[in-house]
Amino acid sequence: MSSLNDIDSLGEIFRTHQSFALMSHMRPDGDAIGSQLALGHALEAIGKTVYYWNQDGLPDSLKFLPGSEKIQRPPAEPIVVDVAVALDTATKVRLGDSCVHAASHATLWVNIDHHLSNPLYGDENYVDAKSPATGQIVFDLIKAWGFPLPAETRDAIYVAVSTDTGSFQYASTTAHTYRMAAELIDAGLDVGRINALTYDNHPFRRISLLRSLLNTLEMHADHRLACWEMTDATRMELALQPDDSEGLIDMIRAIEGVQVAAFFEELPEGRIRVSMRSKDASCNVCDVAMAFGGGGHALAAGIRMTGPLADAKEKVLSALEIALQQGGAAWNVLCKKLRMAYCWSINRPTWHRMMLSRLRGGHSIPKKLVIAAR
Ligand SMILES: [Mn+2]
Repeated sequence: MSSLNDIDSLGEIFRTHQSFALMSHMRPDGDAIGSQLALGHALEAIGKTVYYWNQDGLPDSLKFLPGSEKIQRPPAEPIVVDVAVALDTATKVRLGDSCVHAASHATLWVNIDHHLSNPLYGDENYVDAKSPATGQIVFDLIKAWGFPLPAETRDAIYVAVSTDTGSFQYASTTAHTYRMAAELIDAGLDVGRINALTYDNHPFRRISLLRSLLNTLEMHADHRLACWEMTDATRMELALQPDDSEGLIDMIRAIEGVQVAAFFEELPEGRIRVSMRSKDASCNVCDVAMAFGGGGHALAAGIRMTGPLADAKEKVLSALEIALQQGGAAWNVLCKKLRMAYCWSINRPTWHRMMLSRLRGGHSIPKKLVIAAR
């Protein structure tokens, strides 16, 4: 959905309804919270009733955003609203059960996002995978609809896009992104102040975490793959908050010669969260993530999988090694069936060794393995 007609009809939905529940994904980042605040304050400025819900609430690191105190955990019982809006959320599950329940009386679900893997779960979907941030989509929509741009919206859009583009550095950043930033500055954004609040204001425990992560740093695939890990024990010992690790992966992605960085994190319930970043399109980490039930973007993707940590690491690292073969071509030429066979083989050492050696040698995978994996 991306034509002018679609933008107009989506605008009609926001004009003709009165109450909105704006939601974003669990463990929200700057783009998730920023998109909620940006759209919500524009809607409030035209007299709408807006609820701002996130299952995990507002991270401390984003409390400086004006109006952010409105971000609440969802109420236990559903609230009657006209429209539920999911922002920056690749799947409905990522909103969390309590958000989905609280918004279950909504008559219409709108899905606004920029994740390539988004399955279009809304009644109305506006998904633009080319946009570097959901915040930029919100900016474009607000402008196209002629909605006001209050200070809360202006600042939230800037932080949403800045944090999702690594401070306007990633390849997804376009001339349009910089023009948008210029328009926000023209509209009164205090660029020095907002960047200082976003990037020069970290709690000390984040640096303690960085020290701990550096002690686990590993290099693989001829130094083209860097990874580090965080155990649940470290999380408790350092009294970490979920957003303390936000963006740290960029430090190892930035190493000379590194193509892909991976961050393995043991979650309290024993599951493993994997974040992956690729330097360029020659290695698509979203493809690898999807093979393990995850998703995201070509250059930034994630997985939640079963542990223990060592197993998850071994599985994902060997898949990434394959993905890095021949400039990223190896994984891409694996068709869906072969990728499934690959994942199936991971828990079967003999099959897996055979598969890895065939792939590393540039050979095709034996048919009997694909058949066995069914
Ligand atoms: Mn985003």
